[in-house]
Amino acid sequence: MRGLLGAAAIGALTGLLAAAAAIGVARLVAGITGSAGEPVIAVGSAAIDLTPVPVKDFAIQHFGSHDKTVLLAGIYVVLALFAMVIGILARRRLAYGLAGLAVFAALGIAAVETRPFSGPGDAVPTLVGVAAGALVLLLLVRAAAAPAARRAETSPPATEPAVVPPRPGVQPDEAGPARGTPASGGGTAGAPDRRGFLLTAAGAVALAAGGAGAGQALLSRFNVSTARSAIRLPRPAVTGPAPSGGAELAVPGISPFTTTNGSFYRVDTALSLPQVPPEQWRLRVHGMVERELDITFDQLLKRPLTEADITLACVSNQVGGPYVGNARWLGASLAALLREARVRRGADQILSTSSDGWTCGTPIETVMDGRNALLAVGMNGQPLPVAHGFPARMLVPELYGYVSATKWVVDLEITTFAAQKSYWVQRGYSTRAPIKTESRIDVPKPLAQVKAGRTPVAGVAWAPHRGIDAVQVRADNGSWHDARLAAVPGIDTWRQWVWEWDARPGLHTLAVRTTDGTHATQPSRRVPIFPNGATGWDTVTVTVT
Ligand SMILES: Nc1nc2c(c(=O)[nH]1)N[C@H]1C(S)=C(S)[C@@H](COP(=O)(O)O)O[C@H]1N2
Ligand SMILES: [Mo]
Repeated sequence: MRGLLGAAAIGALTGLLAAAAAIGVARLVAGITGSAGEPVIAVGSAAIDLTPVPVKDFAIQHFGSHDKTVLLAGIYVVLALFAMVIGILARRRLAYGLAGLAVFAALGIAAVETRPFSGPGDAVPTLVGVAAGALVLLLLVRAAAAPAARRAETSPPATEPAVVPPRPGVQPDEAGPARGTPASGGGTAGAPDRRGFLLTAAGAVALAAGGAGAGQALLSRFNVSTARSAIRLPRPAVTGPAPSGGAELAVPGISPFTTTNGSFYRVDTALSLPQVPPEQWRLRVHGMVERELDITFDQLLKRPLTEADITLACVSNQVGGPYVGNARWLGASLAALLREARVRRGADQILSTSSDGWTCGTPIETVMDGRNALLAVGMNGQPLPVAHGFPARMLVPELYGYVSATKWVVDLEITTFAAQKSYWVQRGYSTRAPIKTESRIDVPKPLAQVKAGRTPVAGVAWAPHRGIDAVQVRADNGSWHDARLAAVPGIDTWRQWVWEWDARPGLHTLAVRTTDGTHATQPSRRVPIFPNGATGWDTVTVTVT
C-alpha cells in the first residue's frame, strides 16, 4: 500500500514538474516571440469567450474585479490535476504520459490559434514548452523506474533505507555511477537513481522558475506604462464647465462626483491588459464609407479635443451595485470623424474592435445627434490608464459600456446591425442598450447601526443623457420625500442627492427612486441584468438605536 501510494506520489510529482517546465519554457519563448503565443493566457482568454453568460454574470457579481485572478487560479489548478494524472500514467507506460502531453499541447495551440489576430508562429512557445515538458517527463520516469526495477533483483521494496549511508572512503558525490544515468546498475539499491531523480527534478524546477521569470521580464518590455507617462495631453478646444463646488454634497461616505481613475470600475474580457504602444496605434475607419481613414495617435491628438463629464455604467451592474462611475474625459469628436469618412446611406452601426479583438456595436444615429460621443484619450486630466483603454477608447453618453465604450480601440467598421453582431450581442444581450434610469443609496451602508435623530440618507442617481430631475426616498413603506439634489454640469452625469431622515429606533428599510429628464420614474419592478440591464429600487436596511 505504502509502495503504491509512493509510486503515485512520484508519478504526480513527475507530472507536475513536467508541466511546470513546459509552462516556464513556453513563457520564456513567448517573451522572445511575442505575448500572443503565451498559452496559459490564451487558454484563459478562450475560457472567457466560451463562458456562458450566466456564469460570467455570477463571476462579476461574486468576484468583481478579481474574477480574472480567480479564473487564472482555476486554470492552474486544473492544469496541475491534469499534469498529475499524466505523470501517474507515464509511470505505467511512457506513451500514455506523452499522449497526455500531446493533449496539453493541442489545447494550448487551439487556444492560441483561435485568439483574434494570432498567427501560425504563435504556436511556437507551446510547442517548445511541451517538448521541454516531454523531456523532463522522460528523464524523471526513467530515473524513478530504474531503482524499482533493480530493487526487484536485489532487495524487497520496503527495506530501502530513507537515507543511503555513504560508503566508506567514497565522497558522496562519487557514490554512484554518472549522475542521471539510471540504468547503470549495481551498487547500493536506489542510491544513484534517487539522486538522478532529484537532480532532474531540481533541473525541472530551475527550468520552470527561470523560464517563467525570464519570460515575464521579457514580456514586460511590451509594457506601455513608460510610453504612457511620456504623453502630454493637449489643451482641450472645448473646455468642460469648471468643476462647480455645487456638484459635491458634504456627506461623508457619498460617492464623489468625479470617480478617481484608481477607483473607477473596470470591466472587460482582457485576461492580460492589452499593451498598445501609442506610436504604433492606428485607427482605421472603413466599411460603408466614401473615404477610408487611417489615423495615428499624433493625428488624433491634433484634432480639436473636447472635455466632458460623462457617467459610464455596465449592463452587469445590479441595482445598488458598483459598476458605474463618472469621469472627466478628453477626446476627439466621433461624429466629426464619421463626417470626414462620409458614411454611406443605409449604414446604421459602428462596429468597433479593440486591439485584442473584442467588438462593440454602436448606433450611428446616436453618435451623430450632437452629443459628446468621443474618441477619448484622457481621463480626469491624465492619459487613459492602461486598464481603461490606453491609448484611445470610445465613449458615448447614455449607452451601456458594451455597446459604446470600446477600450484599446483600433478599428471602426461602418456597417449595419443586420450584417454584423458584436461580442455581447452574439451572446444574447440586446443590440440597443441605453443605460437605465437608476439610483443608489451610498449612506447609510447596508446593515449599519445608526443613532436616532437626523441622519443623512445620500447617494447618486443617473440617467446619462436624459438627466436627473428628482430623487425620492422613503423609510419602510411611508410616503416618499424629495431629496435635495446637487448641481450638475449637464445631463450626461450622475447626480448626488441627500435626504435628512429623522431616524427613530428600530429596524428600518430605506428605499430610493429617481425621475429622469424625460419625466420617467425608475420602475420598482425587478428585472435581471440579462439582456439589457437590471431595474428595481435600491433598498438598505439599518438598525437605529
Ligand atoms: N476592449 C474592450 N473594451 C470594452 C470592454 C471589453 O471587454 N473589451 N468591455 C466594455 C464594457 S462591458 C464596459 S461596462 C466598459 C467598462 O469600461 P471601464 O473598464 O473603463 O470602466 O468597457 C467596455 N469596453
Ligand atoms: Mo459592461
